[in-house]
Amino acid sequence: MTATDQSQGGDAGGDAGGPGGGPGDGLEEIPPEPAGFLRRHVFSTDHKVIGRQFLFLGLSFLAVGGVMAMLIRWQLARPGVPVPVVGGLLFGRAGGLISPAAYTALFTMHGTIMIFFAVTPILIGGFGNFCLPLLIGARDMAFPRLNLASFWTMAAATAVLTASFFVPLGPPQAGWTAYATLSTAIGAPGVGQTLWVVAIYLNGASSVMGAVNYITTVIRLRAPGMTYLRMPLTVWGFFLTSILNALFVPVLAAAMVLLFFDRVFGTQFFVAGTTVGAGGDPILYQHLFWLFGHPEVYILIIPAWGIVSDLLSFFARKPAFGYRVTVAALVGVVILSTVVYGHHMFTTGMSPLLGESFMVLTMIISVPTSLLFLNWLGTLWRGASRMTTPMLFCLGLVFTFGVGGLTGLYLADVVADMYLHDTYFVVGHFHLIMAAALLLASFAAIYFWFPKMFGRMMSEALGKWHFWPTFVSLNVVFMGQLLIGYAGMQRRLYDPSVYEFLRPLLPLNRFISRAAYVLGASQLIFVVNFFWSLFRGQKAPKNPWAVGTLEWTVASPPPHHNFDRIPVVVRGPHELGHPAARALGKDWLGQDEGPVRPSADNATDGSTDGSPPDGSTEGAA
Ligand code: HEM
Ligand SMILES: [Cu+2]
Repeated sequence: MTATDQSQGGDAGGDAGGPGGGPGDGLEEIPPEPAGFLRRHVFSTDHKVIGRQFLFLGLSFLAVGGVMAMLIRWQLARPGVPVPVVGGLLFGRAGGLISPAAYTALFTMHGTIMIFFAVTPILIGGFGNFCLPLLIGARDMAFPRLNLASFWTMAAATAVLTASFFVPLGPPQAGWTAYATLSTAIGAPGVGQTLWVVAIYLNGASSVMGAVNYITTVIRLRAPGMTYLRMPLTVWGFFLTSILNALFVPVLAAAMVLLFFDRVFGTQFFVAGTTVGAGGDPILYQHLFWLFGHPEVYILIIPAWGIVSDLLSFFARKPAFGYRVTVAALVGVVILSTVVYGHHMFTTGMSPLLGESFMVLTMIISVPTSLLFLNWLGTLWRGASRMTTPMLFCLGLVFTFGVGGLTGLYLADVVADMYLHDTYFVVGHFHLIMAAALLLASFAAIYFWFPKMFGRMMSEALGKWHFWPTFVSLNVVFMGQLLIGYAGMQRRLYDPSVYEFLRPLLPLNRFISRAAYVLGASQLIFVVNFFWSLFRGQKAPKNPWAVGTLEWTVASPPPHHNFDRIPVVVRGPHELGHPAARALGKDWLGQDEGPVRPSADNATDGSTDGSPPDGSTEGAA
C-alpha cells in the first residue's frame, strides 16, 4: 500500500500548510483515470467515487432503520393490533402481529443499523471521503487502496448483518448494546447474534481503516498555505473524529472478539461465575462497550458539528464567530469524551466516588459544547442569512441540539439518573441530541454538497417541503419520548399498557406515533427530490453557494484528479462580508484567491501571518 506521492515535501517545522509547496515535490503529477467500468465505478480508489458509494449504502440503510422505527412506533401505539399493509409480509407467521421476540429484534436492529450502518457511512464514510481531499487541496486520500478496502469491508459488514434476518431464530435481540449475558450463547442461542458480532467487528475495521486514512491525509496532504488554523471546520470535524475512531473502535473490537469466543468456543469472559463455576464478569462487557460507546456518540456528532459550523457561516454571510474557540471546544470535547463513559453505568453498583467522578466530568463536557453552541449564535447574530435548504437544516440542528443538550444534564446527575436510567427520557435524550442532530446534519450536507457530488442542483422548493414537516414532527416525537420517560415509562417494553401505571400514557404514545408517521412520510419528498435531481436536476455551476472553500474552485462534479494545479492557500475558509471582496463586486473571498506574498519562505512558522495584505485574519499562524 503506497501513499500517493503527495507526501514528499519536507516539513519546515512550523505549520506553513501542506508539506508540499514547491515545484518538483510531485504535487502536480496528475494520476491517469483508470479505464473500464469496474475500476472506475465499482472497485475505484477515487475518494469521490468511494464517498458516493458510502452515501448510497448509508442512505439505503437509513431507510431500513427508519421503517423499523415506524414499526416500533406502531407496536407502542397499537399493541396487539396487526401492522397494516406490510404486516402480512413481515410478520406473516404471527398474522401480521409484532411478537415480543420480533419487537426486541426490531429495536436491536433499528439502533444497530441507524448508528453503525446508516449515519456512520453517510456522514463519516460518505462526506468524509468526498469532501476531505477537496477541502484541503489534495488529489486524493493518502492511501487510496486502503480506502477502497474500507468501503468493501463496510459492504461485507452490511451483508453479514443483513444475513442475520434470514437465519434460524432470526436476527439478534440483545439491544444495540448487546449486553452480556443477554448476548452470550445463554441469552441468545441463535446464530443471528454471532453474525451481529462479526458484522460489528467488520464495521469497526472499516472505520479504523478510514480513520488512518483521514488522519494521514490531513497531516500530510494539505495544500501549501493550508495551515491547521485555515482548515474548514468540516475538516477539523473529520480529523478529530478519526482520532477517536482510531483510539476507541479497537476497544469495541476487543469486546467483540471476547464475545465471539464466549459464543462459539464456550469461553466465559462475560459469563458470570455462578452459572459455570469460576467464570467471567458480565459487567466487564459493559465497561468495554461504553469505553467505546460514549466516544462513539461524539465520533458521530463531531463531523456534524464541523459541517454545521461552516454552513452557518456560509449562509449567514459572516465569518464563523470564534473560529479558534470552536476548534479548542472540539478538541476539549474529544479529550473529555474519553473519561466520562461511566455515566452509562451509574446503576451497576459502582462505588459512589467513581460515580461522582464520572458525574463531574460529564457535567464539565457541557462547557465546551456550550461554547460551540454560543459560537453558532454568534455567527448567526446580525448575519444576512440566506434561508436555503441546507441552512434550514443547520438551524434545525442548532435548536434540537440546544434542547437535547439540556436534557443531558439530568442524566449526568447520579441521583436523577437513578430514576431516569433505562426510561424513555434516555431514549428521547439520545434521539434529540444524536439521532435528530445527525439526521439534520446529514440532510444539510446532502443538500449542500449534492451539486458538487453529482453536478446537478436539488430542488430548493422540495427541500423546504421536506424540511418543515421533518423538523416539526421530529421534535414532537423525541420530546414526546422525554415526557413519557419522565412519567416513568421504561424503554424496551413490548407492551407498556400491561402495566397499570403506564396505561394513562397510551394516548400520548399514540400521538407520538402519529408524529413519527408524519416524519416517515415526509422523507418521501426527499427521496423524490434526490432521485429526480440526480437525473433531471438543473446543471450545477462551479460555485452555486458563492463560498470560498477549495471544493468550489473546481468543476461540478470535480475531475478525477480534483485540481489542475494544487491551490496555494492564503486565507481562512470563512472570508465572508469581506471589505476587499466588495471591491471585486462580491461578499466573499476564496481561500486561494490572491494576492499571495511572493517571498520564497512563505512557509515560515508563523512569524508573519501569511495572509495577503488585505487583512484576512483567519488562520494566521
Ligand atoms: C426516524 C425517526 C426515529 C424514530 C421514530 C425512532 C424511534 C425509536 C424508539 C421508539 C426506540 C425505543 C424502542 C424501545 O426501547 O423499545 C428507539 C431506539 C433506538 N433508536 Fe431510534 N428512532 C428514530 C431514529 C433514530 C436514529 C436516526 C438513530 C441513530 C442515529 C436512532 C437510534 C436508536 C437507538 C440506538 C435506539 C436504542 C435501541 C435499543 O434499545 O437497543 N434512532 N428508536
Ligand atoms: Cu455517554
